[in-house]
Amino acid sequence: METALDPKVQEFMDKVQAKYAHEPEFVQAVQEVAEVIVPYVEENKKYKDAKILERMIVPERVFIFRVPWLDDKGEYQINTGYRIQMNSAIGPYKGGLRFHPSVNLSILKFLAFEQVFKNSLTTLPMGGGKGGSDFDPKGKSDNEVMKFCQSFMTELQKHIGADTDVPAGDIGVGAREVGYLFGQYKRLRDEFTGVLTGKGLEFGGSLIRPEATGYGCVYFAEEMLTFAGDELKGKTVVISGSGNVAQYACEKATQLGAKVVTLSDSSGFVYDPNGIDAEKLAFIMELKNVKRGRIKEYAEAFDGVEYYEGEKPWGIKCDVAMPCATQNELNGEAAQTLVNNGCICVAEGANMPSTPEAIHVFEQNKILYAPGKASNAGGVAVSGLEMSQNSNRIAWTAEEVDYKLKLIMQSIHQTCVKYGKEEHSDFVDYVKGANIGGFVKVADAMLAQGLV
Ligand code: NDP
Ligand code: 2IT
Repeated sequence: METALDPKVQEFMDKVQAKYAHEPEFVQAVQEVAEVIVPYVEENKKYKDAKILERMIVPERVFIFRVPWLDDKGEYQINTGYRIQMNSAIGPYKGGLRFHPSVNLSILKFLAFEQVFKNSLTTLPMGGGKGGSDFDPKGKSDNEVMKFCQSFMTELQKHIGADTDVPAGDIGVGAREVGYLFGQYKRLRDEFTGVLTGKGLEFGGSLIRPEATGYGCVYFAEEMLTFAGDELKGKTVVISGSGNVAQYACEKATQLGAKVVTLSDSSGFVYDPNGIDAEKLAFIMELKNVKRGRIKEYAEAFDGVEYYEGEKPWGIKCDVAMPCATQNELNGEAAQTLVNNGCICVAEGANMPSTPEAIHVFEQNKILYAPGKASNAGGVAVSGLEMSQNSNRIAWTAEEVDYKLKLIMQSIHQTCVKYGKEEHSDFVDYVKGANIGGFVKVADAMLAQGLV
C-alpha cells in the first residue's frame, strides 16, 4: 500500500487501520473499497451524512463458538467456529463457509465484507455473510468430517434459517460437507427448508450450482473481451487452484475455444502445453473430488506435463489469467510478469487473490482486470436461484439456470461499465464499477431503513 492515497481516503483508512490493525486481510478489503467509495460519498452527501460506509464496515453480528468433536482414534478435538452476519439491508445474510486451518476473524470479515458488494451486484435480494472454521478437512476420514460438521451445525443452527442467514460452500466445504450440515440442521430443527445452498440435487440443490462460480468467471472474462473488441476463443489461459472454481473455469474456457495450460494446489502447479481438455479434466475431477489426491499426480499421468513444486503458475506465458485458489496468491511481481508476457485480461475466480500491488500493476498497464466481487459472483448468484427454487418447491432445468447465470454475469458487466467506464475512452475501471455498483443498492436500502 505504498502509493499515496487521496487525503480523505487516507483519513478514513487511518481510523480503520488503528482500530483493526490486527485484522490485515479485512483492512486490505476495506481499503480497496474505500479508495473508490470515499470519494464517491464525498460527492453524494446523503451517504456521507448517514455514515453509510462507517456502518458497513461493522458487522451487524458476529458469532464465535467452540466446536468439539471426537476423531477416529477416540481423541477429543477442538476447533473454533464463526459466522459473520455482515449486512442484511437487501436480503437475508448469504455467503459461504470456509474450512481451512488459516481461518480467523480477519479472513472471514474480509470475505463477509466483499460478499455484501458481490451479492448486491447479482441483482438478487441477498445480504452478506460468511463463516467457517479452522478445521482442516485434509487427511480426515468421511466419518471425522461428518462428526465435525454435526458439531459445527449444532451451534450454528441457532443463528441461521431460510429467511435469516443461508450459508453455502467455500474453500474446504463442498457437496459432502453441505450434505452433512444440512442433515444435522434438519434433524435438530425438524424443518426441510432452503437453509443451505449447494445441496445435493436429491434434496433441493440447484443444477449448475457446482459449475456456477467457474462458469460465471469465464462468462465475465468473455464479456470483458467482447466489450474490448476481442474474444476468448483461441486464447491461452492460466488458472490457479484445482478445486471447485478452478475445475469449472477450466471446463467452460475449454468449451468456449480457449486453451487452459495450468492448474495448481497449495503444493505446486502443473503446466500442460497441450491444454487441459475434457478428458484430462475428468481425470482431475476424479483425482481431487473423489480420491482427494494432489495435482502433482496429473503430471505423472499424462505425457508432456511439467510439475513445479512450491511455485505458482503466473510465470507461464498466457493471454488470460484466472486466479481461482485463495487470497493474496498473486503479488506485484507476478502481475508484472503476466503483463510483460502479454497477458491482457485477469478475471478473479477467488476472493481477493491479487494483492494491492498487483492491482496497481494491472491498472497502470490498463489491462482488463475484474475483481472477484464482480467476476466470481456467479456462484452466489446461482445460490440465490437455488433459494428461489426451494421457496417455490420447484426445480429448473440446467439450461434455464445456465441461461439465468449468463444474464446475471452480463448484467454485472453492464453495471461495471455504467459506473466504471472512463468518460472519454472505452477503458473500464472494473474495480471502480464493481464497488460503486455494489454500494449504491445497499446504501439506498440502508438510508430507507433508517439508523439500524
Ligand atoms: P476448493 O476447496 O474447492 O479449492 C481450493 C483450491 O485452492 C485447492 O486447489 C487448494 O489447494 C487451493 N488453495 C486453497 N488454499 C490455498 C493456499 N493457502 N495456498 C495455495 N493454494 C490454496 O475451494 P473453491 O474452489 O470453492 O474456492 C477457491 C476460491 O474461490 C476461494 O478464494 C473462494 O473464496 C472463492 N470462491 C468460491 C466460490 C464457490 O462457489 N465455491 C464462490 C466465489 C468465490 P489445496 O488442495 O492444496 O488446499
Ligand atoms: O465467495 C462466495 O461467493 C462463495 N463462496 C459462495 C457463497 C454462496 O452463498 O453461494
